[in-house]
Amino acid sequence: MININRQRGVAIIVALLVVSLATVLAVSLVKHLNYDIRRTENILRLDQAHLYNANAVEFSMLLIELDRKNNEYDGLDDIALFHEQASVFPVEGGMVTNKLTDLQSCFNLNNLSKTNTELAAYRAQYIRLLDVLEVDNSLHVTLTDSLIDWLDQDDIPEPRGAEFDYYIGLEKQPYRTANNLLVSPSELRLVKGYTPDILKLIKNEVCVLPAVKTAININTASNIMIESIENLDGHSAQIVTDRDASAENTEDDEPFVTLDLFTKYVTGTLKVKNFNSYGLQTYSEYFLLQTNTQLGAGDMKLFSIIYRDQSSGKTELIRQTGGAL
Ligand SMILES: [Ca+2]
Ligand SMILES: [Ca+2]
Ligand SMILES: [Ca+2]
Repeated sequence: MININRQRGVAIIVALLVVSLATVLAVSLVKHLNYDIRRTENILRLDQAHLYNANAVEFSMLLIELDRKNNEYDGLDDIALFHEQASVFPVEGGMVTNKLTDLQSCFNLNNLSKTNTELAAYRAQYIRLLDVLEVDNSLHVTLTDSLIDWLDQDDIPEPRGAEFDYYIGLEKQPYRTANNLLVSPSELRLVKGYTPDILKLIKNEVCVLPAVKTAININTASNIMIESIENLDGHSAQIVTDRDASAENTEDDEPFVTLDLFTKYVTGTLKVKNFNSYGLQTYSEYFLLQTNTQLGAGDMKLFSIIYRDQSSGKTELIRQTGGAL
């Protein structure tokens, strides 16, 4: 009798163990299933965001081509019109946003490459720009020379520059000079003299183009940029007033259609002597498009550099990265 009771007890314990094991297994299976569903959802959302971003870029490139058919110059109105047509697209579960920046309103840092046959002129403009941006005078030549060294192929330092031996001797984390064109303005952080404070001062007026000897678009250049152009210092306020329409200024102001008209305006209306229009133009060939698709709680960014040929008006995607540029 005692034996039978013991056997029953053991059977109950075994049965309980089996039930609890089955429960643990079932819970774990449900958990895994939930993870799988969520993972699949994320993959689908990511794919969807990719497609939305790609479509937004394609559509934007068509709009940029269309703009060339409308006119042969580029002013702030053209950029504003683009934003009217393409800045926000609501999509199921979120939205796609687009931001277009003219990359020829800023100073192309790659213009300081020694492959630039007009390096001396661009070097002088960069120093004037640092001056207008109120960068400490004593740093102008160091910032210019060290950037020239970062871009040039040799390991011989400019008078105030820095090459291989300077960077390899850095205590925290030694590295080599790129000896190549910049791919992103964020690379400046690696170059001698470019402290966070300096980067903050210059960031709105500099950019990086995958080309050397590019011009500034006088129709989209800021007051600061105009002040840095040889012999135009002191004239930026008047140029911007005569160029851009605004609520207070109701005259029929328009961008400069050709460089010839701009030169006539500068020498005639502004009476500037010794004006040289070299390095300036009235149109843009490089644009930065920032696309962002937000779906649910997540979002996906895409940075595209778009080139538009001035004569054919055709656009070409020349660089694209996700995340930060
Ligand atoms: Ca245009
Ligand atoms: Ca070098
Ligand atoms: Ca050098």
